[in-house]
Amino acid sequence: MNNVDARSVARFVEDAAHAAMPHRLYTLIFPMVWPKGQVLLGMKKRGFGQGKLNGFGGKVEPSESIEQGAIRELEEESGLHATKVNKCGLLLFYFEDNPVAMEVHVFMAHEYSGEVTETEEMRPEWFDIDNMPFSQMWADDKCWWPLARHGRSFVGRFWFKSDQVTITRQTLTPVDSLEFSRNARNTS
Ligand code: 8OG
Repeated sequence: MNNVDARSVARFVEDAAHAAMPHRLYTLIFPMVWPKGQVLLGMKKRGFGQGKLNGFGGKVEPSESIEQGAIRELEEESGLHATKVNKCGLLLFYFEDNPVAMEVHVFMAHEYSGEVTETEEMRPEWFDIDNMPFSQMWADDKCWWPLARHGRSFVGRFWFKSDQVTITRQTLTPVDSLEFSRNARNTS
């Protein structure tokens, strides 16, 4: 896989096939502890992805930036307030029975305050970054986590069957930068 520059990343989200589809913006954020090498995951207790371990996140509100949305969701779902976040990935998900694509912006939180707290939506637990519970996570996570874990940025697309488990097609590319301007907002 070759590295691609930020303009290629911009084209990636604005290409014809993706632009032709309605899509929604989401965030996904992983609090990290260095140098211990731990990451906070939450067991999703309800709704989409129920029963899976995941980072924290959800839909971006029209009134906020994507980064603000990531920080808000982390606080709502884990009790942690992130003071420094780094965007590390951009993932597009397509489900065969859903005409709306999901555009998920992935962040790492390296600095935060507050106490880890179980919430109505998530039961948080720390994991070793080199021993991730992939069998309890979304099927795509084992593909891109090794890049995220090594501080690499990436863009990826995953096409899922309606069982939300089977991946029928995928692309994943490490990139040098995710710093590109984006004007599109949620369309659904
Ligand atoms: O608001 P709600 O909890 O439904 O938002 C969905 C969350 O799940 C959001 O943080 C994005 C995240 N998410 C997906 N698909 C995948 C996936 O395949 N892997 C991971 N790790 N997270 C995902 O929607």
